[in-house]
Amino acid sequence: IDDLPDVFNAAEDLLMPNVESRPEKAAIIDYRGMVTYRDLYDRVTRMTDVFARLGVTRDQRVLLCLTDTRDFPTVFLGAIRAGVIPVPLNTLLTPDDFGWILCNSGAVAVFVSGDLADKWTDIAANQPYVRFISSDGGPWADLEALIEGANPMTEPADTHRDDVAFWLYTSGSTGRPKGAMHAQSSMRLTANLYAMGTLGLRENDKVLSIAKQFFAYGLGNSLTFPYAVGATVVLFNGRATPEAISEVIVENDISVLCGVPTFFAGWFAHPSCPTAEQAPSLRIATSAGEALPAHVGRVFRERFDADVLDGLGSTEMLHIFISQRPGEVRFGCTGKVVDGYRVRVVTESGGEAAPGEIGTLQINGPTAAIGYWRNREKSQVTFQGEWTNSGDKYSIDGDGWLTYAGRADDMLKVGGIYVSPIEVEEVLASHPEVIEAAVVGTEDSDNLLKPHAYVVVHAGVEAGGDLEVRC
Ligand code: 3SK
Repeated sequence: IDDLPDVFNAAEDLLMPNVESRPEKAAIIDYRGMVTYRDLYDRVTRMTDVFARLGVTRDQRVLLCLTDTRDFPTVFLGAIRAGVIPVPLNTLLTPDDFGWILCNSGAVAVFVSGDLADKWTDIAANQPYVRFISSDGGPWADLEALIEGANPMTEPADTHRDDVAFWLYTSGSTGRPKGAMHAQSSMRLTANLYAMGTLGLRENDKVLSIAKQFFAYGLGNSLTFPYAVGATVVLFNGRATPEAISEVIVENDISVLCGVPTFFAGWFAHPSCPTAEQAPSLRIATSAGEALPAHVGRVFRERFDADVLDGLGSTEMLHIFISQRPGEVRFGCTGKVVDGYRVRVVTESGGEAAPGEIGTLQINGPTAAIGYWRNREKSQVTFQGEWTNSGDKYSIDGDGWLTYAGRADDMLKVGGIYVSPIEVEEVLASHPEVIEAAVVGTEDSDNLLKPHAYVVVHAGVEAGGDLEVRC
C-alpha cells in the first residue's frame, strides 16, 4: 500500500492506463455491443458532470440497483471519480430491504435498471428529495440522455488512498445488512495481490463471471480485475442458466470463467456444457462462495484440461485472500494464503490453533474494509485491530494448506449466498398453515450445502401434501 500515492482515485487508477495504452480495445461486451476503453472513460468522465448537475456532492452516497451492463461500471466508477460513494445493491432484495438501505445509507440518488423499476416505485413516491435515474428504461430521468448531455472534460476528485470509495452491504444471521466501507486503495490492491499475483490474469484474457457485479466476488471478477490488466469483460445480464452461459462462453471465446460450485455442478450435468474443443480458449476458472467439492474440480480438469482455482474471500476483505494456485491445486481444501495477506486460526481460548486443529479464521491484509457504516458494535466484533474475523471455521496444516470446516455463526452459504436459517424459518412460520419451522443445512448429491426445512403444520393440514410454501 505504501507504493500507492497519497492522492489516489481508484477510477482514474483503473481506467487511465488503458486510455493511454489501448484506447480502441474492447473493455466490455454486453447485450448492447462493445465498449472500448476510450468510450468507457468518456462515459465515466461525463458521469462526474452528471453528478454535479444532479447536485450530488463528495462523500454523498448513491445506490446502484443495476443489472450487469455497461451502466454498472459507468455509474460505479463515475461516482468514485467524482468522490461520490456508490453503493451497489443485491438486485434480488425486496422493496422492504431497499427502503431500509435507502434510509440507513442516507443516499441522495438511486440508479435503477428498467427491469427492476417496479420494486422501487412505491419507495420513490415517498422520497421526494431522493433523485431516481433509470437505466435501460423505467419511469425516471434516463441515464443515457444524462450522459449524452454531460461534459466529458471533468477533473477527478483529489481523493486520498485511505478515503472511503464505495460500500458493499452484507447480511448476517440476524438483523439488517451492514454497509462495509471500502477504501480507494482496495480495488488496486485486490487486483495486484489476487488477480495478477495469484490467478495470473493477462491483458489478452476475456473474462466471464457468474456472480454479478453487485457481489464483492463479481465486482472484482467483472470490473476491477479486467480493467486493472487491460483485459475484456463479457457482461451477461440474464439468469446464469447452463445453456445461457455455455452460449456466452463459446460465442465470446471466454478464457477465464469465474464461477461458484453450484453453477459448475449443474453445468457439467447439462447437455449444453461445451467440450474443450468447443471452448478452446478456456484456460482457467475460479470458484468461490462455497467450498468446491473435489469431484467438481476434477471434472473441470478432465473436461477442459485446465484448473479451477478454489478460493475464499469476503465482502469485508473485498476479494479472495486464500486460494489455490495455477499448477499447484490440492482438491478438497481451499488453498494457501494469497501473498500480501496473513491468516491465523484462533481457538475458543483465544490462542492460535495447532496444525490440523479447527478454529475461527482471521485475516490480516491491506484490503480490509474500514468498518461498517453506523454499526460500531458489529464493527468491533469483525474488525479487531489489524485482524478481520471471517466467521468461518478452518484448520491449517504444517504446509499452510487451509481446509474449510463450516461457519462459526448460524449462517448457511448456499450457492455463494449467505442464507440465514432464522430468516427462512420466520418466512415459513408466517404462513397460516405453519405452526413452526426449523431450517438446517444438508448436503446434496454433489456435496453442496442446501437448506432443508422441517415444518410443523396445523391439525387438518396434510403434512406430506402440496403445502404452498415458497421461500
Ligand atoms: O464468497 C467468497 O469466497 C468471496 C470471494 C470473493 C469476494 C467476496 C466473497 C464473499
